[in-house]
Parts: sequence; structure tokens; C-alpha cells
Amino acid sequence: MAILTVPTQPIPGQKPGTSGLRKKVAVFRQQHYLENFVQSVFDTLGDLSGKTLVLGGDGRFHNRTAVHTILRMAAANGVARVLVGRGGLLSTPAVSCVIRKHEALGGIILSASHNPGGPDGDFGIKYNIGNGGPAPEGVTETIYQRTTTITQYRVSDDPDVDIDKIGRGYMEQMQVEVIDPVEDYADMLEGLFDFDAIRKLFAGGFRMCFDAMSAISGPYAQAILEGRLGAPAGTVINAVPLEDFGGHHPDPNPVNAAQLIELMAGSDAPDFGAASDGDADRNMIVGRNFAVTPSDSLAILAANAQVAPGYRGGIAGIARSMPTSRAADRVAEALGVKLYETPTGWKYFGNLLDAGLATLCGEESYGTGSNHIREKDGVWAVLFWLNLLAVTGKSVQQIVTEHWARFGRNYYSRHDYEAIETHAAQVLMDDLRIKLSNLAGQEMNHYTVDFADDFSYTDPVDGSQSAQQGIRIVMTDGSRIVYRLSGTGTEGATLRIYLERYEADPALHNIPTQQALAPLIAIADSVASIALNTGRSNPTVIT
Ligand code: VG1
Ligand code: CO
Repeated sequence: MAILTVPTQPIPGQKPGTSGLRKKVAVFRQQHYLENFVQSVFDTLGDLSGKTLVLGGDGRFHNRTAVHTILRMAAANGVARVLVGRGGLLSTPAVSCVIRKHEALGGIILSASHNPGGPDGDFGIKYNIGNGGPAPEGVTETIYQRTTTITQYRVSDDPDVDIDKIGRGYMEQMQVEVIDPVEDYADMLEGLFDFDAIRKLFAGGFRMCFDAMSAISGPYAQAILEGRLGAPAGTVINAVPLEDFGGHHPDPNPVNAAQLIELMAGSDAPDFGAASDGDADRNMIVGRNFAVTPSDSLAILAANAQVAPGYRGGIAGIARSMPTSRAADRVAEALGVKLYETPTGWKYFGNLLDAGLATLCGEESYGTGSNHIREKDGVWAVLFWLNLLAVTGKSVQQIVTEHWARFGRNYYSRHDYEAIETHAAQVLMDDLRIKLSNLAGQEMNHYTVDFADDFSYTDPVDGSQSAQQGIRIVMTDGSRIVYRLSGTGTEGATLRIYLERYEADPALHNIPTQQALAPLIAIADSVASIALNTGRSNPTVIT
């Protein structure tokens, strides 16, 4: 059949953010919008003959349409083979796994991750490179530049391959292989964790609740927890992926996963609770009436990594995003390994993992992962915790409080001001930048500012630099306030304020978090004149 060349024009604003290009569904449905971006990806990749790509998404509204469009374009652009998840579905960590296992050139992920979905919600697209991880800034910038000069795209008019049936079909010369979305991924996890120990745990009556939030982690969690590990049916709730996530916000934090938090606080609470986001790369860990702070989770997994067969040989290093608490730093020190501090976004971990410098990585935004793939991985983190619970026989709360007793506690919270006016947010950040140089040495609320700066990062592997990655005010006792603007939102701007205070004394480890951080919260408010600049007196989300 025919390969058509369709004339088009650049569409402004196709610049990928923290994690790919995210826009309202209505924007993606504009004529040529998706096509322009996809063609720009293909043009950036160059000669695609003989190459394999992986394709799948989190099943949100527009996923299926986009999968078919991309297949038609891939066929017209000379791609040799595409591995597509059945139904067009693949979680973000599964794409990473499949790229690596099948040595693909890269993959395209259709997801706006933790953003809401549905016809009025968000859609997104992201390109991952051959190591399985998000394209680094150099690549996304080239793709973006291409979107500003594009004049045409190529598309085949061959009939669609049935993506709901495992098997092979052809479009033009391109082979389309429809794969089981779960199998490769589940096999990989089985090699990392002590499935026998976890199976025994469940057989002994241990109860858990995994809230898939009507998103793509459902089929994975069911196949692994209820299938391979023998957890009772019903362990996974909201297990069926829905195009609009049931109208919920598929972001696993105590605010959005309220159903799970309520269950875990009840008198009949299971032993263990967990939740994952839209594309299954985030995780929230909850004990009985006890939510684990993601920064603590990273530190705890690092401190106990040897319980899992995949990490028995020890870890080479730990990497965390700058705003993530320094709990992991203390573990790295105790283990005698290096701690890397990167800008926000998983793409910055790729080089560290590839070079063998870091084994575990984490972000405060409910993201944890390791060198097993190049994305953060929600189900992986849950299995790591299950492995830890199975081996120690302790409760979640006991594990966390014992960790604090040994290393001290990093009280931690993030305050988000969502959908504020873009200009106001920019003014706030600009004002802060101007103030920075005068802050060192100032005393505020019994704290003394040690230094204040705008975080910039030089990648230790390839020397690439990233500036303006978050304004931080660091106190002489190590407490920190960090300000950044979100790079994943689709409405106005979102200001994130990250707050951290270290407390060594176990007698002081049970203060409610917001209370423990109150003096820092007050400083953060006054230094940035939040109310004045944003017109808001309170954050919209506190994690
Ligand atoms: C947020 C988080 C960041 C995470 C990113 C993608 O970015 O802060 O830690 O890597 O989302 O996660 P931002 O720029 O909005 O702060 V996901 O699960 O949405 O791919
Ligand atoms: Co996600």
C-alpha cells in the first residue's frame, strides 16, 4: 500500500518537560499535533532500517488512537519491527524492561503518568533510549528543535494490525509484534526478589492491599501478587485500568490515595498497603496507620538491600534527586558508598546507572528504582518491601522507627501550590533568585542560613550541565527549604516547596511532621512571600 507524505507546519510548545511532552487531551487531538512530535522523534533517530522500537502506554484516553497513528508512522519511516504491548498497553517500567531485554533502539511511552486522564484530562508522550531510560536532555532538545522546523511527516495507509491479539503482523515492511505486557517484566522481578519467602509470608496469613488506582499497575500487580506470589484474590483493588482512572487523580500520595489510607487506618487494616500511579512507576508504601515518606523508603531499601537476592552483593552507590531528603546520604555514608545528588527527573539517573556508579535511585515524589531497568518502578519497590517484611518478620512501622533510631530522622514534607498563574510563579522564582545572595548568615526563626543557591548539576559521566534546577536555602544544621516549578503540569504553574529537618534524638522522632517543620514552613512562606505572590494562603497538596 502507499506511504503518504503529509505537509505540516511547526506547532509551538512541543518542548518536553521533566518527563516527556504532556498536554491536555484536546491539545493532542489537534490536527498534526501527535504526528509532528512523532516525526520529530523519528527524524532525530535517523536511519531506522533494521531497528526495533517498543511501543505502549498506560491505557488512558487517546492511548489506542495514538498507538495506531504511531504504528502507521513507524511503518512509513522504515522501522523494521515494533514490539507493542497487547491492547497498546505497557507500564513505563515494563517498556524500560522490554527495550533492554530485546535490545531495541528505544521506545515510545504514551502516558501523562500521575496526571489525571479522560477526555478532559492529560495525555503525554515520551521517548526512551536504548538503555531503557528517558532520553537525556540533549536528545529531547534535538527533538524539540525539530518540531520547530518540521514541514512534513510520513504515514502508511496499510490496514491496522490487530493489537488485541498476541502475535505478529505486518504494515508495509514493518513487523508488528504484539506481546504480553506483563510477562517479561514479571520474569525480571522474579529474578531479583525472594519469591519463595514472600509466598510463605502470604501463605501464613499476611494481608496486603495494593491500590492500582484504576491505572496500569493493576494487571502487573494482579499477575505478580495474586498470581505468582499466591496473595488472596482481592489483594489488588481498583485493578482494572480505566481510560479516565475512574475520575481519580492517579498519583499515589496520602491525599489522592485516600481510600487506601482510610483502609490502613481502620481497625481491620491489613499488614501492608501500597499504591501506584498512572503508568506504574511510582509507589507509596503504607503500614498500619503509618505512611512511609518516599525519601525514607529509599534510605531503608538501601540500608537493607542485601535481603533481596538481586542486591545481595551490595550496592555501588545511591542517587537521589536534589529535593529528596538526605536520609539516604546517611545510609550511603554508613555503607561507605557514594551518594549522587541530581536534578529532579529520572533521566538524570541514567548515566549513573549505566556507568555502574549507582545501584539504587529515588525521588521524594514516590519514585524508587534501581539498575534493573532505567525507570523508576512501582511494583519493584512494593516487592522489595515485601521481601524485607518477609525476611525480617517486622511491621512497616517497626522497620521505619528502627531505621530512624539508627540513622536519625529526616522530617520531610512537600507543599504544592497547583495551577497558580504562570506569570506570578515566574515572578516569585525571579524574586527569590535576586534574594539568594543576601541570605547566607541571616538568622530566621532560630535558624541560620548556611548558604542559598540555585542548584546546578554537572553529570559526572558525560559532563553535561543543567542549571536552574531548584532554589535551595540550607541552614547551618542541615535543614533545607527548596523551591521549584513543576515541569509536568498542564495548567498554569505548580510551585513545589520541599522542607526538611534532621533530628538525631529518638525521643524527638514522634512529632507530627507539619509541626516538626512549622518554623521552616514559616520561613519558606515569608522569604518567598507566597501569599502575596500567588494569592494563596495554603498549599493545595501536602505530601
Ligand atoms: C514530577 C516529580 C519528579 C518526577 C516527575 C515524573 O516532576 O517531581 O520527581 O520525576 O514528576 O514522574 P515535576 O517537574 O512536576 O516536579 V511521573 O510518575 O509523573 O513520570
Ligand atoms: Co509515573
